[in-house]
Amino acid sequence: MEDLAKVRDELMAAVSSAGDLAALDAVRVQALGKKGRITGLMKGLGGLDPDARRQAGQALNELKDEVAASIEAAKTDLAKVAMDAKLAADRLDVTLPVRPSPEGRIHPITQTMDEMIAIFADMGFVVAEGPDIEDDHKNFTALNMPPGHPARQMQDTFYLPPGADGLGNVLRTHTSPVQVRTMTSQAPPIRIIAPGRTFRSDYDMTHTPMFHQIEGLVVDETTHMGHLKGCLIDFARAFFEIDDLPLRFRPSFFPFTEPSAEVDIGCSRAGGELKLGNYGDWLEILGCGMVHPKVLEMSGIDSSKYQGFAFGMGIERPAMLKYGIPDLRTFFEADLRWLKHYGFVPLSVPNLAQGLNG
Ligand code: 2NM
Repeated sequence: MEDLAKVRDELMAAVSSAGDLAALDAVRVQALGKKGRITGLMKGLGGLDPDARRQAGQALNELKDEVAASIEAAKTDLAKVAMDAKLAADRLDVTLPVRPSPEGRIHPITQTMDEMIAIFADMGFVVAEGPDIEDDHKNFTALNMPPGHPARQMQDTFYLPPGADGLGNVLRTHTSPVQVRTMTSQAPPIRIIAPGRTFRSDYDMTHTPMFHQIEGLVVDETTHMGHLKGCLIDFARAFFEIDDLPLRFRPSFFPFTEPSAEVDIGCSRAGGELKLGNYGDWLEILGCGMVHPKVLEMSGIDSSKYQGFAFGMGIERPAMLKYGIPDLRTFFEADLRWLKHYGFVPLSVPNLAQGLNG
């Protein structure tokens, strides 16, 4: 019989030098496996006489238990070391931003539109959309501008070839056809805003052939001019962030509303510098009115039961006023340096709770 003290020392040394769980398991197999060293010694017991067998058997059992216990202890230690290493390597700092500084910017038109939408959404308006190409009927006739109506000539329309239905097509000159779509497809009450691109063949210091509008429409049984005024006063004060901004409703004319008004906000032009607020001077920003009964009827709404108000405004001019952008045409030059200067970081989304600009 081998010297058990020597076997013990060798096995213990092997256990403590095992550097990872795989090496330790190899040691376990070498010592306690079917062909392992201790197992081999156990098999040899059969050749001893009973007294020596009992003694050697007891010693071998003790050795086996001791080695097994030390393997278990080493296994616990190595598992902990392995877990610590994995945790250290897998570490993810969730406080780090995805990129140190986002490079992209939100275009001021998009930002302004999102701010306007946030304000109207808070009042209960729902966003409605439609295509850039509309037929002649939805862009003009359904808005009380039949063929030959003088207002058609004033719009510098981009005409397109007729579609398969034979109807004349245009690039929409305003977003009003979206309201027509809504009135023909939904029953009142209606409370929508229609933001989007519009097109007119005009290009100079103050006009671009593509520009943006937001229009609103409310139709129900009791809506009146007082609601229209309150809605637009609240809107303008929220958008320009001036609590006492005065609004002036001037009688005007649109084919699709009766009565109609244009809305001015208070300003000052002293020293050649435009400043918004209660300073006695006026700046026009939008048009509005009570929807013409004919417009309601043409879209299938009973004008003896329903009435409503509508308004429309451009996006570019309010954006220039609010953000100090001096030149309209720069909006559409796609100049990255301009966008870096006037653009908005994408992580601050306009909402009324945190202020329109986060
Ligand atoms: C404006 C001014 C006044 C308007 C009217 C309608 C519709 F479809 F309901 F009749 N949509 N938008 C409207 C009214 C637009 O823009 C200066």
